[in-house]
Amino acid sequence: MNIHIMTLFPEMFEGPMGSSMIKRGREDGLLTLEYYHIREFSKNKHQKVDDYPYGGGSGMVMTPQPIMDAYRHIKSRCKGSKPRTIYLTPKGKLFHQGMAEELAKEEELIFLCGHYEGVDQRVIDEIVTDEVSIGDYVLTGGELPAMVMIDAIARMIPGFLSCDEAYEDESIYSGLLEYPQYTRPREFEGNKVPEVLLSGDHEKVRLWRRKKSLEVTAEKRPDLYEKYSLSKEEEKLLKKKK
Ligand code: 6GU
Repeated sequence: MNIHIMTLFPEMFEGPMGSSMIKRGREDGLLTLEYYHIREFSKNKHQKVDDYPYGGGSGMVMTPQPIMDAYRHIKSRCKGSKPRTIYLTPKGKLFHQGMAEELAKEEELIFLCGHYEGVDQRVIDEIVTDEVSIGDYVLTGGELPAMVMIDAIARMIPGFLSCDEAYEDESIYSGLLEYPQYTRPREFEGNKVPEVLLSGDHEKVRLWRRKKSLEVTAEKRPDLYEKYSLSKEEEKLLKKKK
């Protein structure tokens, strides 16, 4: 997958996109990241990229010319005719795991990171295929949301996760939160690891984990729990005492 990012602050991406799993994915050739500094595309003699809003009001609006020129430059380097182009905005559709899985199937993705009071609407009408928000709060720009999305999308690319990191039984994917995890030592500062995890009985461990998942979801995310339909086995598990 080739990811193209239009931004006024490419340096913000260096740490998060150059560390840990994303770094490895890039080294393994599973994804490429390219940054396009919007300011460098400005034809204004002072390389201006924003201006006052027509109709008045506070703040500045990003002007169309540098963004459109950056976009055309990117498109000339892309496979396919209309690459998915994502504009990060608190006005967008809420990002979720299903969206990450769907976007992970694309060969090319373009991200447009806005700043100030946003981007001239004509740019959005012309090039944007998806307007996305990462949650109901306001951030100073689209860079952090873009990185959040790229992280979630990258790990859904086939081959990114090893088999034992397989995502089928992780939080959210199944509709439930994950069960609690423990590692050595067996006792730490007086607190013991649940006995069943030391038993070596795989079936008992599986049932214990499923029960914990259900309990933790009911307690912390009643909204998820309500949507989840219990299997026969799960109903039995919940009826059993302790
Ligand atoms: Cl995508 N952008 C900004 N500026 N703020 C946000 C957001 C996006 N998602 C949540 N808050």
